[in-house]
Amino acid sequence: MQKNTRLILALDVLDSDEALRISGDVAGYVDAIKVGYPLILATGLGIITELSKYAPIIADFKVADIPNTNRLICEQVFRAGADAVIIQGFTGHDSLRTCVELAKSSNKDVFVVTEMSHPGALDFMQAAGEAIAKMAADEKASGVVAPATRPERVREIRKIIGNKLTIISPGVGAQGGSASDAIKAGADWVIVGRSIYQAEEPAKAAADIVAYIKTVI
Ligand code: O7M
Repeated sequence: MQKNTRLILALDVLDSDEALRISGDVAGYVDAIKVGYPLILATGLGIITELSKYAPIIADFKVADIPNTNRLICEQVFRAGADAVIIQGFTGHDSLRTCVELAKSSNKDVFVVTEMSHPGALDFMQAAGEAIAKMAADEKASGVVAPATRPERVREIRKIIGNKLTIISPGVGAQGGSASDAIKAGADWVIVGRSIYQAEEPAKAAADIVAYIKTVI
């Protein structure tokens, strides 16, 4: 994944025509497109292949299972054409290691969720977030997912993982986070969904975010 605009589109729409239209519109402004359960359950895994002509695809399945099941899931995701997969960190080092080994053998990336961006992440996840970040670094994942809604946590997680891993950061716009604050705190990319795909002009919305990010780098 090339670090260019530093914007990742979260494409949580439910219709394949709409997904393709928005992707075509914003392709020049995003470094990757993240697709997950909403779009894939609605349209099928083949949407990954279709969208991959616009940008690298991150498959957000938040994989959270035993190592063998994790491997079976990641194999399907990579076979469909995804360039990266997102997995949950709380299942531990062996579940993560299986995904990282498979990804490295196919030249793909694994991003590990540390603590999530919504308020409920404070109930259980935040307590484990730093340990998960350390595990992601120890297991040589490509990067971690950290919350733009709490830039101070992005900064903390950056300290733990150093500069070898990247940070992708959701929670900008609809969830109240700021793209520039997340980047200033150490995120490599921000992930933005509704503020782009629900905008009247998704390309303009994406261009505005990219311009805003450029003011702080
Ligand atoms: O900009 P939004 O709020 O419309 O969309 C944010 C996207 O990021 C959406 O696809 C969420 O599922 C995802 N996300 C979070 O919002 N918070 C997290 O902590 C983690 C993710 C995510 O992408 O995890 C990999």
